[in-house]
Amino acid sequence: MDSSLRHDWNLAEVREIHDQPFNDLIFRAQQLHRRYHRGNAVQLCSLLSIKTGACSEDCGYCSQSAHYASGTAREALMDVDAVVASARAAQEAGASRFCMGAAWRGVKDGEEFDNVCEMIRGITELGMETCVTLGMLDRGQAERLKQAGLKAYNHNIDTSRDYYPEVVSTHSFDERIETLRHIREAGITICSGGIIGMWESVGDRCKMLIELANLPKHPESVPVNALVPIKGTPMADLPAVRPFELARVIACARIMMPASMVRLSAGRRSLSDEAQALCFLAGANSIFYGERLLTTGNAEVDRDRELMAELGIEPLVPVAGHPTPAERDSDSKGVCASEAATAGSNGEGLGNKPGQSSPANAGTNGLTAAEA
Ligand code: SAM
Ligand code: DTB
Ligand code: SF4
Repeated sequence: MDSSLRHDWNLAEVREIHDQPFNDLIFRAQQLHRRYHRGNAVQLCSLLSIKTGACSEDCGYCSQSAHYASGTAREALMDVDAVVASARAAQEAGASRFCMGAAWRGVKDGEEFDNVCEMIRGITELGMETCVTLGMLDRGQAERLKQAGLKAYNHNIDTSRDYYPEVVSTHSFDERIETLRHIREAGITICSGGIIGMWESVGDRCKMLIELANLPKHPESVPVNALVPIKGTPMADLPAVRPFELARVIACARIMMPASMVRLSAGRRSLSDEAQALCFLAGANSIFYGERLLTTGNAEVDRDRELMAELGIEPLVPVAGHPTPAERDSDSKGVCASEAATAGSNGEGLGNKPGQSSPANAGTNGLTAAEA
């Protein structure tokens, strides 16, 4: 493991980082970003709700909770073939990672879980990274997902331990942490982050990041969602998050977990192009790409393409045979699409140090310094 990554953050210092003058914060975050990642590459993840609505849990932000009259239509688990076809379409549109969400309290063994494993197998065969978010799971279930080829499991802690009971009453913060442990022990990479704009304090935001950064190993992906207010939920009328607040949280995540992918997640549709550019400058290097999130709309694909072209941002793609950066030095960087082409032909062009494997000849498939 990279010994330069810290796991002993305390509230006073994180608060100081968060509250420093904005330009200083962004500058520091950008410096660290470039030490661990390419400056102009963003991972494109596509998202699909494979089972929608009628969830037993009462998460106060969620359109899929059975506790609120959000109007979200209930949909049974999708067919395996339809999901794989959707992944193929996302891949053709440029996405390299496919994330599937199910509105479940947790995984239950049986036919539906078997089908989810089948979806993972089918999408992995396409050469895409897979991620699922299915609620709580035990160690054995995590192992089955790993065997099916799952790359990442998304399980957000969403806010601080203190504020969590204000947001959800049907499961506990500790249960979220326990599931993260099962994922880690099964050798699946962790995607865990939270939501900004649920009326939490700045202290709660810092404490949430501390929970993530002080895990035994940093989550490989940290999604930062801005609340998408959903009619019928207790959070329907909360004011929109200011982009500067979002950028501050992203910058703190980048500074505290420098090797991780930080995903500018839900809420992007409401951000101006300039606000999104600011979030990239603050250290975001992953987005949800595609017309829809789970039950709400995402930023439009054409608009994203224009924005990326205008900013000179390339999609970050996984390259088969590229060593995971954690197996290399801590200054390892991800691979851009144009470099992937070069790497595929002669293994050069990635700035590997002498003695390091090139993507063309190494044994594993890696993306970023945190993907272990
Ligand atoms: N049921 C599973 C669970 O709770 O982990 C998976 C699905 S759940 C919808 C995944 C994550 O989406 C939540 O933890 C939350 O961070 C995010 N999310 C859901 N609704 C949101 C909203 N309205 N605004 C922003 N983020 C949201
Ligand atoms: C995450 O952190 N955000 C995504 C994904 N992980 C599953 C979900 C966002 C949901 C936004 C509201 C909706 O579309 O229902
Ligand atoms: Fe259910 Fe997940 Fe929504 Fe909570 S966030 S209500 S567990 S789908």
